[in-house]
Amino acid sequence: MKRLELKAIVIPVVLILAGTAHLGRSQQDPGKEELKLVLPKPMFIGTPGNIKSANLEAVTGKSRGPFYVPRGTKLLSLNRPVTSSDRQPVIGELSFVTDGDKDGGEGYFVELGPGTQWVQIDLGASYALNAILVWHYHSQARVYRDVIVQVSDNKDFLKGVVTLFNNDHDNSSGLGIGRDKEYIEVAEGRLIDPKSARGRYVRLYSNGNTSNDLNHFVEVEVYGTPAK
Ligand SMILES: [Ca+2]
Ligand SMILES: [Ca+2]
Repeated sequence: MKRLELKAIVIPVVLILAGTAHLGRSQQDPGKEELKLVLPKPMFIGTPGNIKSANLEAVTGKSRGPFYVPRGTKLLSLNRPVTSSDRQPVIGELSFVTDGDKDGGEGYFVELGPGTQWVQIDLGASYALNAILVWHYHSQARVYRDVIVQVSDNKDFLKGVVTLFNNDHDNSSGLGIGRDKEYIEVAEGRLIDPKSARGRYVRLYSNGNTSNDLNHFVEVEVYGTPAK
């Protein structure tokens, strides 16, 4: 009789522990859901050894795991207007940045002039931002320099600017020293976590890359929820 009672207690405890372990591995927060992305085809395989960077993150070759965002998160940037420090791109159109095409091939990227340049997306209203995906160029392994991502409600970025990402470790673009690492461009894009920072305008800087001194964008996706 005593043994039976013990079993009745032990089994539920084991089930609870198993349930907790499962939550720990995947989704912890019931208010969140996995961000579903449509990814372009990879254009190259493997990691080239000829990229020189003093600030490059460790290359694992593994794809990014699932990313969880608040429920109701939506893609805000699709076909939204894009402005830039370079008003006459060398190749392509500024509209390519938000047109939904993420293919890595010729004809899909906009090319901006040399040095520090930016593109800026107007979301049309202020939102709480939950994920930003960036594809500079992914038909060749490259590192883009001085990748800085900022958000503001001020279209000229004169006030209320929040920096979400900055890997300009030597401040060569003059916006402050960044603590983030440089990274190699891949087809799954770079996911930046805005941690619910608010704003209407998203501005993305770069300053050339390891292949040339020009700047490119294939696509930028901004995900968020209405600002309360
Ligand atoms: Ca595009
Ligand atoms: Ca730099």
